[in-house]
Amino acid sequence: FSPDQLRTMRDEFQRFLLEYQFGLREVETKLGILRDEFQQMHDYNPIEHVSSRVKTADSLVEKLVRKGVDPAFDAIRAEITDIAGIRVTTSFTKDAYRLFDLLTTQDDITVRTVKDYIAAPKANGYKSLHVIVEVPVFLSTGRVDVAVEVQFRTIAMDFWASLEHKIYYKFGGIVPDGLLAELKDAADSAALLDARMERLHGELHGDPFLAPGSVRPV
Ligand code: 0O2
Repeated sequence: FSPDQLRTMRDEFQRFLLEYQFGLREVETKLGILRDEFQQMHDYNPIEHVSSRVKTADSLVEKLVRKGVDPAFDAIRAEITDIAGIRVTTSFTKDAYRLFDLLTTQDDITVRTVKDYIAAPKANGYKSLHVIVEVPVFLSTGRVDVAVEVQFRTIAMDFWASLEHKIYYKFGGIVPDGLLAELKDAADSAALLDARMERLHGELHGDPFLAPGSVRPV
């Protein structure tokens, strides 16, 4: 490649990733609006925190090789759906589902896939509600629909997942059986804690999302 060709490739790749930055910004704005509106209307904040990242070039290349994806932008767009990722941590499981509903029913959002690992946890105990959405981004060159993976989970699920992730990488993916059993046990304890905290919170405050007599969030 000539230096000019290399510069062009670099610029195209940067622009490709930039679209995902913009997609993240759009979804983060939506979540921020929901959070601020709930705080104002119900004096309650369903979101503990939100974190986001665009996949690094290294991690993207590793995934392309692992999945045998053609290294062309259109193929990557179609097959790698977690280049932009957002994690929404809530206090309670109910809030994870409510935020999911409130985001995915917005009429500029298209849902590509949903994986509900809260209703059906993975064998290792992992719980989280995953959705791939497409959000429109308006550039000087026109509209692009950008895929963003959003993961909703409680603080307890998040605590468990961060530790499990560290252990998984420490053992290069081959975690000793004893540790796997302990992790599964810890996931069960986290689920019990979630249920107990949600019940206590309900006893104290009722359901802060609902107006008296209503069955849906107002
Ligand atoms: P990272 O570093 O968080 O981005 P995919 O490979 O994404 O096409 P997959 O794996 O079937 O398809 O998607 P899934 O099940 O929705 O999982 C995607 C992401 O969920 C993972 O991204 C993790 O962030 C998280 N996740 C899924 N399973 C587990 C688990 O058992 N433990 C933990 N700690 N996290 C999990 P990445 O790309 O693997 O990692």
